[in-house]
Amino acid sequence: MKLHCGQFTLDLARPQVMGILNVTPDSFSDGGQYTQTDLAVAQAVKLVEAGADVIDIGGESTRPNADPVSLQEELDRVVPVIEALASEINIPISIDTYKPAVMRAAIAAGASMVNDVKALQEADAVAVVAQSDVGICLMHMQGTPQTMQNDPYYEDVVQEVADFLLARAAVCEQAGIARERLLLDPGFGFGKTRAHNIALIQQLNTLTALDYPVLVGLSRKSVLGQMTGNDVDARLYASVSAAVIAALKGAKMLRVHDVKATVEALKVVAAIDA
Ligand code: 9MG
Repeated sequence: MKLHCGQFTLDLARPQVMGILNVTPDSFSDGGQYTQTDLAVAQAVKLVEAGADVIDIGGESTRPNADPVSLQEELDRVVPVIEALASEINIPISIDTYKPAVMRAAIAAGASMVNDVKALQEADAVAVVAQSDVGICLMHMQGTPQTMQNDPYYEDVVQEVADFLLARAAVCEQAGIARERLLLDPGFGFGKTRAHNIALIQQLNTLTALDYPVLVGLSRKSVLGQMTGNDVDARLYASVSAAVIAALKGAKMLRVHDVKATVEALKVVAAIDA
């Protein structure tokens, strides 16, 4: 299986590691550390040296109850970093946004992938991606970051997430976005209780059997805090364990903060699970 992202083609025979670079003052885990362009670029280069296959840059936090950011503020945060980084590294840069205008500017600045927690449901988002050649990660979320943890409810979380993702993939393909450009993501923690998250991990095979590559983002998330009792800055071992379980269940991309530790753990998986 391959993923086409602009000038890059990723071979998904080995699970790929997407390193997270938040250029926000308020992200739940690393917010505020990388707000200056040069610091952000230096951190991205470190993630590449640690073995990242993709760098995901976000300028608006999507943690529960995060304050929305204006379009101009988001553009000002991400575009200079993408422009500077595009000539520094030779792996895909992903833009984490749901705003079509940010997608367009990020692609023009050198992004090869869009990571959209709203699965291209904003007006014009499908068209912006269809007019380009970038990869696109379609993520499931119930509600919005402001409301999503207010009593999320599903009859059958795995089936409803699968149905939603397949419907969004169909919309993309009808708009001319080739299947080889698509990744699906159940959206751990986005409008899900602990039980919903655990059901999705346990039954991840249902999603990985859908004939699209699946991206999993569990790194440092609160469900891992609930399982271990640890605060967000002490969830390394839990995050690596979750990445290994996801890889063994067929995930093709892991979105993580701790790139080096995850890459090493995945090498062990590859050596033993060959
Ligand atoms: C931006 N963001 C935060 N968590 C995420 C997750 O689990 N998946 C994707 N695709 N993006 C995420």
